[in-house]
Amino acid sequence: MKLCLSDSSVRHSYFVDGLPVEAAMKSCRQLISRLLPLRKSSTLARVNASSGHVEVQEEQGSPLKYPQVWLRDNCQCAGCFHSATRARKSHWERGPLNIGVSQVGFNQEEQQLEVIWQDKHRSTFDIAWLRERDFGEAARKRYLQEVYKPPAQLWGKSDFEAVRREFQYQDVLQQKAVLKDWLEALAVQGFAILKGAPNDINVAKHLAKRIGYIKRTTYGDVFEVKSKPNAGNYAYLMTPLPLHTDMPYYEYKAGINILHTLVQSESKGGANTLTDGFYVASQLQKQHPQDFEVLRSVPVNWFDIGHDGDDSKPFHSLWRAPVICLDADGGFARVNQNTTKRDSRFSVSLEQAVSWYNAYDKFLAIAQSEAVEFKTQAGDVFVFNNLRMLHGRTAYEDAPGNKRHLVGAYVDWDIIYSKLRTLKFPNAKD
Ligand code: OGA
Ligand code: NM2
Ligand code: ZN
Ligand code: ZN
Repeated sequence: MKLCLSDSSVRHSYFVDGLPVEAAMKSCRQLISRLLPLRKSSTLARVNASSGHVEVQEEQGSPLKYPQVWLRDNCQCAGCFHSATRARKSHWERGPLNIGVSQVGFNQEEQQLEVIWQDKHRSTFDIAWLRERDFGEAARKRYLQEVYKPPAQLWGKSDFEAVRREFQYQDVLQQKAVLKDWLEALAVQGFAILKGAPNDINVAKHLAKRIGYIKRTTYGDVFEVKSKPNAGNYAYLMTPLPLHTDMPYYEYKAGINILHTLVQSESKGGANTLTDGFYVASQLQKQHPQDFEVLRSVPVNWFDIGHDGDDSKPFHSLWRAPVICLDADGGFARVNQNTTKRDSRFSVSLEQAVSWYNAYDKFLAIAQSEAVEFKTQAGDVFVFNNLRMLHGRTAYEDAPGNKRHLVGAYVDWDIIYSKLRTLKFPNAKD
């Protein structure tokens, strides 16, 4: 019996007579159907005459529906599917589109949909597996929100206190449940603050490793944010940093930014500024739809030229992308903004350039009016979604005996979401 990412797999840890609850329920059902051989079928399978879709009607709820081609494509038999690697074996022999269903039935005892195909091939599908893959809107939505990605909760300045999450550094390192909550906060609220980290330059690295793998960039494994002589990056000065995302000049831009404060400035400044770029984009879309469209479509040249990192190799990074990038569903995927990293080369038409400046001006006005400010203390780790949040810093002054010092590291979202899913669904099989 396979367990999958259905509600039942979340309850996998409950056992009845030594059997996982789903398996125990299955043997109960088998027993009942043996004891009551005349009992009427409770689940029905049929091919819908008008749509051609295969429908499985359980005792309750609306029918589960599947295209015939999808069922054939996803046949789970050993000839079609290699279960150990969860892989379809097909080389696409042009079969699935051309072979229709000849007969369908529901096996009550096995709780399986049985399909006999026109070429006599046979497939069986467990009901739990089918429910998990129901094409109905509610099931698709549940999968996307619970398994794929928790939906982002966009926030403006007035929501800041309500969305602000804090965790203890040691708890994140030692407790899986806290690690999960922290990663979920990064996905949903877009940022979180860890408290109580030791005065150790490896904190950011440890956190990246706790998630999975650090993202190595042209700035090294980790980078030190402090005022440096011969600074090669604007962040390594004491100047204010305008609201920005790091690395818009990368196609594979860093997913999250982990900024550990080792020494905070005793001067008035050195505070963080933060605004939710997805919220800003959504406000722009509402208030100025045409400007939104411009920022969504006009590619900007982002650049980074210099040398840095452990080995001080020279780099010449370029990436052209709009300020607002959408995903295939039309949702917000990534915001690019960094005034210090925007190239003076702008490879678009004169007309596009002029309308872009007008739209950008509106975007930044909203970003600035929705920005919050707070000042981390030594031992705080400020972590945020670098695809979504705009962050900045107020100007500060180092003094003898007080040199502001942060250590930063990056991790990609592929690694973070994967870790989050393994924490939420430790027994996922397929
Ligand atoms: C950076 C940065 C924030 C800070 O280095 O890119 O945003 O507080 N630093 O210095
Ligand atoms: N640092 C901190 O995008 C940027 O260049 C912002 C990145 C230098 C790694 C700063
Ligand atoms: Zn098969
Ligand atoms: Zn930054």
